[in-house]
Amino acid sequence: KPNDISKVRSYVKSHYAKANSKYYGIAKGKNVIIIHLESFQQFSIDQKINGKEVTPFLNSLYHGKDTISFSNFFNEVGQGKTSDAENMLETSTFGLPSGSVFTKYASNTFQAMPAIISQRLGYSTAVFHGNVASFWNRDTVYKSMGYQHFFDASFYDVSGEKSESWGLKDKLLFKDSVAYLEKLQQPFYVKYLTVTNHYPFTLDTVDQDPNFKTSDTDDPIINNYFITNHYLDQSVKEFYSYLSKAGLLKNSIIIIYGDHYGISESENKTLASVIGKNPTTWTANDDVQLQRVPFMIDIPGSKLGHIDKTYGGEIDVLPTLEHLLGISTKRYIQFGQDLFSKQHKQLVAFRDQDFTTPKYTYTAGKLWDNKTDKVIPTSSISKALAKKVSTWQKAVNKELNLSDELIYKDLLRFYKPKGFKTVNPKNYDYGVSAT
Ligand code: GP9
Ligand code: MN
Repeated sequence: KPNDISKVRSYVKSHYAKANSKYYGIAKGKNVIIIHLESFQQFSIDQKINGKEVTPFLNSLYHGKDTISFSNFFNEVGQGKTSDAENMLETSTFGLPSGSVFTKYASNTFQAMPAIISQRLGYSTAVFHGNVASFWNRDTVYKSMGYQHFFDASFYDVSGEKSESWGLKDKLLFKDSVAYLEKLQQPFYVKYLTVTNHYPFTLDTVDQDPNFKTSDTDDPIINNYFITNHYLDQSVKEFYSYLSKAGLLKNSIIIIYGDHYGISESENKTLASVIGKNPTTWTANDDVQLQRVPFMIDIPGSKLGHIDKTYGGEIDVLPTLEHLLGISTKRYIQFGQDLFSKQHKQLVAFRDQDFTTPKYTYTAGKLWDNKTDKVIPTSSISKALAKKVSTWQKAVNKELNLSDELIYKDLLRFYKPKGFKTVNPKNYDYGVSAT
């Protein structure tokens, strides 16, 4: 019902975090290139195996002079995995408590970034992905979001050993998509969804780097994970050298993020010893801390590079990016907060209603001290801390519930942001390659 939207609208208004004038609009007019690192977790950054960096190129970006790199950024996906990450980044609304927005609510009214950036700044928009368009119902959802192009598997030669598990191998995706990228009107907003670094992380020997010797744990999934991490790193490196040669780096902003965990909790104890942690004292809080994924904003030539310790998550990316592009966000219904904003609250909501903050984590029904990695016994939780924790839990539950209601009831039908033109999915046909 229309009045349900006003409840959501007033929550989002009260939760609004204003832009930081230091960063507002600094990327306006630049191409936006989003690199979605499949199943890539933060622990691989700066990790060495047998004396060799797993991801030397991503490490160089992470510490680069032009890259703002977040060290306390968390994935917040639920069962929707990649599609939840995409939903959060394109709409700043959460995935669902179960199932996927993309499969269940593909024809909802979205007010997503592809439509916003093309309507307000005239950007062209496209997704490049080596899997079939129907996976995660992407072809339907992208039309609801207003993506102008979707270069899925049908646009590439994915035959034989060119593909691995979920589609065209990443090096080929970056290479073969150039023909389409170069036809896009600039400035463009493009997203590359990689797939090779995906469970069970197998990779043909011919594609492996003989100079990278992976771990020798008794879990082949973990050992393979570092091999496909390394391959993904080489793929991104090759893409960057293309962007540089094509003269695209200097007028682009590159957003790089990991979509969700690759190693599941049941394997974390085996992983622990590889990443320098003690498996015998591994805790549920350690499982949460491993949910960090990279979030890097590379602005070539900006010299703005630094490590940003702000605690945040995928829900926060859209407002952060909109403000960098000089797009005011007050008018939209978006749950995230600009990570550069002084009003940004460092409270990371997970889909299961657990949460983490710089000092405390709530998970497995207990409150954890992040410094000691110990449970804080109820008896030693002060009244003040107990009050804070219950305020945090209420805030997390409220935000998730309102986001769910917005999606379940398709409430954006009843809301018109200033100047926003409703997207008509029928206006898009992905079968036609960019002419
Ligand atoms: C599928 C690829 C992997 O096209 O994006 O999706 P995931 O299994 O990670 O949700
Ligand atoms: Mn994924």
